Amino acid sequence: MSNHISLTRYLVEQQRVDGSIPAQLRLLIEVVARACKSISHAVNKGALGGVLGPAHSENVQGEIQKKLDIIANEVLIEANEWGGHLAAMASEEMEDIYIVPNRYPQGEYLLLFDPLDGSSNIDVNVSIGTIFSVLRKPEGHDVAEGDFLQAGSQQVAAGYCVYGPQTTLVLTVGHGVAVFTLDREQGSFVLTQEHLQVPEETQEFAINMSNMRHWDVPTRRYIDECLQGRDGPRGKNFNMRWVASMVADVHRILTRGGVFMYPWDQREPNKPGKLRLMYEANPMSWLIEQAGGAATNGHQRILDIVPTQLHQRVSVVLGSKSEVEQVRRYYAEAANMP
Ligand code: AHM
Ligand code: MG
Repeated sequence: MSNHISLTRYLVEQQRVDGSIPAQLRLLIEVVARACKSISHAVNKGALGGVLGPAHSENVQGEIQKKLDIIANEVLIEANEWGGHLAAMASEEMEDIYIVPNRYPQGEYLLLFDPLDGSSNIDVNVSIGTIFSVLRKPEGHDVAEGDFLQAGSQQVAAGYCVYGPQTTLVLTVGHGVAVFTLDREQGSFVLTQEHLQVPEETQEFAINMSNMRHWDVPTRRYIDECLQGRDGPRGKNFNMRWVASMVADVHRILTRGGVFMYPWDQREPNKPGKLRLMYEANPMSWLIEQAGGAATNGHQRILDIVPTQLHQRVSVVLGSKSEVEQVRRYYAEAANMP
């Protein structure tokens, strides 16, 4: 007998303890985890599975899609459309929402995902992942895109799966953060950590420094002070990491602390940022908050932003509380300058 706690057992026991995971939601999470297992398998095969390289198409954001972006999107849709737990899905790779076809029963949940985050790392064998967010469908009418436009604080489940040296699923249903590692021999996700906490203090930041000349004043000030190290106003040295896969960068921060930033910049001044609110920033922000960290766009808690568009972008600062607060303070000070 093994003492290992599978994802299924974890979800069943959580339901018994606090009643927070209704049967449909449990099924949904298990189906998403099963889809992540398939994606992990495809990622692992790499060139042997013919999954690398571009797909010669663009997504709604005008980004060149990779074959794995499309494969992962299809895996998630096919796994989730027939189970009766969902009303509709939305994805980074699809312009419009995907309503569960009439031939299947409709459930009460909405699923949003970035099927393959960190696409630029696919072909170079660096960690990538899947990010997902679950909302409840408002009652009383047929599902429509407007039903998805709920603040991140309304999420009922969120998580990501990182395909790295290990395949790791990180999940919250609003009672802390739990980590599951894929046991390839058993074919199941096994609980490997519970009640994850982001260390409050940190000396590590994650930002794409090549964009420095495009940043606004508060971001520039914060990073500049970090770079001055022990001799500067922060009085301590900082380390830097940037994987360019949000899943991998957030996973590191959940594990050992740090601050992750993808701020607005002047390259595309009309866009609030690069990352997408509903299926990147919201699930990650909730996970970080559930682990005792914080997440802001510089002016507002990310989870309080009420979306107006499915694919809307947002400026992101998340991670250890004290550093996020420092950045937020710099934005507030800049806003109060005459
Ligand atoms: P993607 O969803 O198209 O892969 O883009 C999102 C990714 C994030 O995972 C990562 O933090 C960021 O883009 C990296 O951007 P950059 O290449 O500008 O550093
Ligand atoms: Mg992404």
